[in-house]
Amino acid sequence: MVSTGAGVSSESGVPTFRGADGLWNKFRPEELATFEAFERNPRIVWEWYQYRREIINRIKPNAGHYSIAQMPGYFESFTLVTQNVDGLHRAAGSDDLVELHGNIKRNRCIECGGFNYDEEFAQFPPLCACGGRLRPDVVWFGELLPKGAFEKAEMATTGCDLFFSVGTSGIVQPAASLPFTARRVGAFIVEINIEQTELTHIADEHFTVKSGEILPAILGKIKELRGN
Ligand code: BV8
Ligand code: ZN
Repeated sequence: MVSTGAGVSSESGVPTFRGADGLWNKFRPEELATFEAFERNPRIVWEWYQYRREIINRIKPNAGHYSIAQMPGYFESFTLVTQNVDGLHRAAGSDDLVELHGNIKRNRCIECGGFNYDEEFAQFPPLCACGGRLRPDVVWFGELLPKGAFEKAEMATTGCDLFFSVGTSGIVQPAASLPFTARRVGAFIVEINIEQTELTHIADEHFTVKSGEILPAILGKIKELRGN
């Protein structure tokens, strides 16, 4: 089981949320990442997501994403869950993943629930064919996760015996509860983070190394152990 946060994408140039250049240092989540904020001022919310989309459209996955994309081949069962909405795991070839907080490149209609991947809009908020307002298809604070997403993540966690927590500060719930579930079922927990986090005290191993540097080495070791 691998669970990732913003840190796995920072070597690709995606700003994290809480780091020194983190988004939450410049922008207030309650003003931009809640449905109330969207109701209050849909233009400012859309401008912020368009700003992040432009950053994300210019960047590529890094060695960390590519290593994780190769891991499924070396385990009986393998699950990747991410809090990231940047789509970089998918771009690196991870096709079976759980995007707990949605995908920033998708738009969803708040009336009919329809979605599309349009990037250019004539007006803000952009409208769906049904006349409903489109919003970025991400999970905002106070909103439930996509149907079945957390259940799938929790199911995989209760069945895993090796759990990697990569590049997450372990603050946002319910994603941050997964390592504790892994602890409860006796899984071996490996944390990869350039800092100590809320999770470090339950990890069996903590690597204070950049994920893009250590994940290729870990994959190499796994391949070796699997006799490849
Ligand atoms: C919900 C999408 C049910 C949008 C995001 C009080 C207690 C407990 C919970 C709550 C509470 N009050 C409110 C809640 C619930 C709330 C929550 O958890 N709030 C927190 C702030 C306390 N959660 C919710 O609202 C969730 N929904 O609970 O629904 C419900 C319903 C009604 C009422 C109540 C409950 C929905 C949460 C989802 C929000 N959406 N994103 C968008 O992106 O715009 S969250 C967003 O921020 C990300 O998706 C991610 O989840 C989070 C950022 O965390 P990280 O990814 O960990 O990033 P961070 O920057 O923090 O850390 C990066 C780490 O990487 C650092 O540790 C750094 O050291 C490390 N790093 C950096 N570079 C590297 C590295 N590591 C390795 N290598 C490197 N190179
Ligand atoms: Zn619609």
